[in-house]
Amino acid sequence: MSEYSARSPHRRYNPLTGEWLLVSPHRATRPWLGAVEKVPQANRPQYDPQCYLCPGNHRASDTVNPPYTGIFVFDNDFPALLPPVRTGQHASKGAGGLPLTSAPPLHASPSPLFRVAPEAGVCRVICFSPRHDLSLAQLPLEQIQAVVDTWIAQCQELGARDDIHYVQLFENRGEMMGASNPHPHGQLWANEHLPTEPAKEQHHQLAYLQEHDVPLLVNYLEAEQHEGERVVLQNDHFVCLVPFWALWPFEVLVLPKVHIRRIVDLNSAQRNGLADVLKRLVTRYDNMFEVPFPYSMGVHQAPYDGEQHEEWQLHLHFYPPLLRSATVRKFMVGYEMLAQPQRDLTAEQAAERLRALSEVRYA
Ligand code: H2U
Ligand code: ZN
Repeated sequence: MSEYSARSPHRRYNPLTGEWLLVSPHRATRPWLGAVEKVPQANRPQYDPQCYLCPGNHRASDTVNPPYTGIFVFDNDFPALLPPVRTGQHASKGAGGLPLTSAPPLHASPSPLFRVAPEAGVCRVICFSPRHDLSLAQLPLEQIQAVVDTWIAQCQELGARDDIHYVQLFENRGEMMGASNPHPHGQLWANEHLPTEPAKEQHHQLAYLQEHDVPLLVNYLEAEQHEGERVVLQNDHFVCLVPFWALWPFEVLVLPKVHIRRIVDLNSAQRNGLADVLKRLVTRYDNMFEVPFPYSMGVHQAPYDGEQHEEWQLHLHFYPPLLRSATVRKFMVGYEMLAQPQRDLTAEQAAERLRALSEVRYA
């Protein structure tokens, strides 16, 4: 970054989405009167009889979780997507007349202004551990490796289905991000049509590949390694960096060091390399304000649609909302909802803060 743009308002371009954001570094010096207190930590038990994810407990559907000891995957009892109706079959109904399968939309209008299309799919919940009190950062490395292996097994299974073309793996962590339960867990939603965010990224990655003959994120990582100032941590296989175009204060992009289109293409050393950077990154996050750092994270990868997708580079996004303390978050409101996203802290400053943190968790 030149001295000028490091201190003056400027725009930065996100080549993955084609969107611009406003950076206002001069505002970071303005007086802050808000709270900076630490939040008292509730001590969670290893097992919570009220938790619907703990082993042996009842879920909403009246199902009982098995006494699992490792990873536990189940079909979401309140899925956003339903299985497709097979040809010759009618949409089936469950208790109370609620649908069990996805039917074609009833309201089809000839107007192009009222477009509607059917969507079917699968939603699953993935418990990362039987322990109610641990988070991704606190799990032993072997358990995080098991999470990565489970993600891969799920993508292999679902990606092989004709009616599924995309698998979105993600984790919402913390009440601030809408997570319903502190028990360590993530989700997957898999469906036929490419969702909006990966579709934007696909569009821009494809255009870049056609112009430069190298995948966008492969070139990008090379340039970031050269500049160095936004890199947070790395191992032999993966790099965690604050992207040049980061929106969220401590946003991180996790990139493989070689070209890999889908998570299922990782070899065993790369899988363990991914588990290693995940543990180290989330530990640094937790050390930032000495609280379990809330975030939404997820894997972006090439669709499972039978095409090559040379343009795609596998990556993970971490979008954490916290800004100044355990309670002061960044809001995407006002100008950001109506005009464009904006940040004060630069990506370079955020990377410096993250680099300074320990990889040994505060407690
Ligand atoms: P979140 O914490 O990220 O919301 O994920 C929890 C998911 O668990 C949520 O999607 C599901 C919710 O639908 N769930 C069940 O499948 N069964 C239950 O008994 C409660 C919650
Ligand atoms: Zn639990």
